[in-house]
Amino acid sequence: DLHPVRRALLSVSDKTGLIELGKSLAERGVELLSTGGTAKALRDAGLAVRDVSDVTGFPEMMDGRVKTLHPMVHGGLLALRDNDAHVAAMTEHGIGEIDLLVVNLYPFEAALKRGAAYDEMIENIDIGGPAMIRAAAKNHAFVNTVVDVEDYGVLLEELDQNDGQTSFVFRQWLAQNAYARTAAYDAAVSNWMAGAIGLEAPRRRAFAGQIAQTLRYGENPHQDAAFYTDGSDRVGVATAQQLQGKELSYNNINDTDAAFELVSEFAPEDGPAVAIIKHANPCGVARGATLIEAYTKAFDCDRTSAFGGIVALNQPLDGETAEAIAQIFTEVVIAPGASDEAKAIFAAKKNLRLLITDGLPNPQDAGLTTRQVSGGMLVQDKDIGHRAMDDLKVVTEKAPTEEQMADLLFAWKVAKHVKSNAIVYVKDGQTVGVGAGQMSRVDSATIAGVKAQRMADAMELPASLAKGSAVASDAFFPFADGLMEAAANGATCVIQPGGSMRDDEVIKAANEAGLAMVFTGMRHFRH
Ligand code: 93A
Repeated sequence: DLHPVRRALLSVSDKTGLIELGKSLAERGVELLSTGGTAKALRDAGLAVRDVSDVTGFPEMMDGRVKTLHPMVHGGLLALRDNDAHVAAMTEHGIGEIDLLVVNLYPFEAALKRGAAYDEMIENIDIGGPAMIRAAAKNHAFVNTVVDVEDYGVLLEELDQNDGQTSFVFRQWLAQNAYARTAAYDAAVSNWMAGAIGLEAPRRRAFAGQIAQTLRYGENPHQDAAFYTDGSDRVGVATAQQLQGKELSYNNINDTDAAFELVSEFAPEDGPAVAIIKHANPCGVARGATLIEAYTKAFDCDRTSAFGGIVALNQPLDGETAEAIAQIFTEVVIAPGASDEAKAIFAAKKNLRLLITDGLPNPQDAGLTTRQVSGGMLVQDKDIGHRAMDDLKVVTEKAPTEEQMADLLFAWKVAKHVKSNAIVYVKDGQTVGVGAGQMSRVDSATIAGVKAQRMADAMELPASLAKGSAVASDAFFPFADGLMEAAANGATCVIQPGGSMRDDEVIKAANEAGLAMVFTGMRHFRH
C-alpha cells in the first residue's frame, strides 16, 4: 500500500514553512505545481515550480475566485491510478497525477477575529481550496492531503522512512484530518452568517470545533479526552496563555472555566474579586478593598475545600496575593495579568499552573452551551441573564438595607454559578456558606449552614458566619421549609426568583421571621 509522491500541488495562504517544504520536496525529486502567490514565493526562493494556470491552460481569473477549479487539477487529484478507464481518461486529456496536495485555506477565521466587514468576509471564503482538499482526501488510496503547517515535518518523516513513498494508513490519517479541517471551516462560515443575519444561537446548525490539544485523560484516567476550540477569540481558558506548570487536565480546564466565568461577573472597576472553585462549584467568592483581602475572604469561606482548588481573579495578580495563594496547594490560577513579582513567587512552585488572559470574558456575551445525551445533543443559549437593583421586587414588609441589597446581588451572581439546587449565604461581600448540587433545596440550605458554622468554629467565633447573612436561592422556594432553614442558619434577607404556587405561604413565613425578601423574576438553574 505504499505509493510514491512524484508530483505535488502547493496552494497556501499561510506561507509559514513553505520554502523549507518546497526545498525538501524538490530534493526528493518531487515536481512542484502552485497557484499564483505560492508559486511566486517558491520561485523567489530559487525553486523550480510550474504554475497551475500553465497546467489548466486558463489564467487565474475573477480576483482568484477561479484558479484551481479545473479538470486538469481535479482529474489529477481524483483519478484512480489502478482503474483502466480513469487512466485512459487521464491519457486522453493529458491529465497528470497529483500525489500530494498541500493547502491551507483563505484565512476566514482570522478575518472573523479582526471583525472584518461583510464583503471582506465573503472574499475570505475559500472555494477552490476546500474542493481540492475534499477531492484529494477522497482519493487517499493514492493521494496525500496536508492542510496544516504543523504536519509538514510529519510528511517529510513519512517520505524518508518509506523511500519517497507514503503508507495507506498515513494517507488515511491525513484524509480524516483534512475533512475535519473543511468541516470546521464551513462551520465557521455558517456560524458567521447566522450571526450576520441575526439568527438566535440555538438555531445555528454548525458545531464543528478544532482539536486544540489531546489531553492525558478525561474526567477519569481510564477515559481518553481532548480539548476542542470553537475558533472564537472569547477571553477565557481556551485562549489563555499558560506561563508555567504542568499541562492542564480535563478537570482543570472545566474548573478553570467555571472559576473565570464566575469571577468575571464582578467588574474590575467595582474592585477586586476572587473565586475559588472545586469540582466546578465555588467554595469561596469574595470582594475586597485589595486583591489579597478578596483572596483571604474567599479562602476563609471554606478553607478545607479550597485545598487543591482553582483560583480566578478579576484583576492582575500581585506579589502579596501570589504569596498568599502559594501557601496552600493550588492547582491553577487564572488572572488578567500578573506582576513580575507575582511571576517570580510562582516560579518556585513548579506544579502550579498560571494562566494569563487578555482581560475578562464579558458575562453578557451571547454563546451556546451544549450537552451530550445518548443519541443526541442538547443546545441552548448561554445563561447570560442578568439582574440589577431596579429589576428586584421587594415582597416583604421589611425592605433590605443598602448593605443587605449589595450582599443579595452578590449572592445572586454567585448562585448563578453554583450547581442546582444552589443556596448561597453572603456577608459583607464574602460567601460564608455554599450549598451545591443537592436534590433537595432544604438540604442545600442545611449544608451551606453547616459549612458556615464549621468555619466559625475553626476561627473560634461565637456565632455562625451566616449570622446576619444574605441568602440567595437559584430557583424559587416551593415551600417555606427551605426559607426557614436559611433563617435558622442566620440569614436575615433573601433573594430568589419567586413564582412558586405557594409564594404567599413563603412570603408570610418570611414576614413572620422578620426577613426582608426580594424576587428577581429570573431563575438560574445550572445542572
Ligand atoms: O478563490 S478560491 O476559492 N478559488 C480557487 O480556485 C482556489 N484555488 C486555491 N481560492 C483558491 N485557492 C486558495 O488560494 C488556496 O486554498 C490558498 O489558500 C490560496 C493560495 O493562493 P496563492 O497561491 O495565490 O497565495
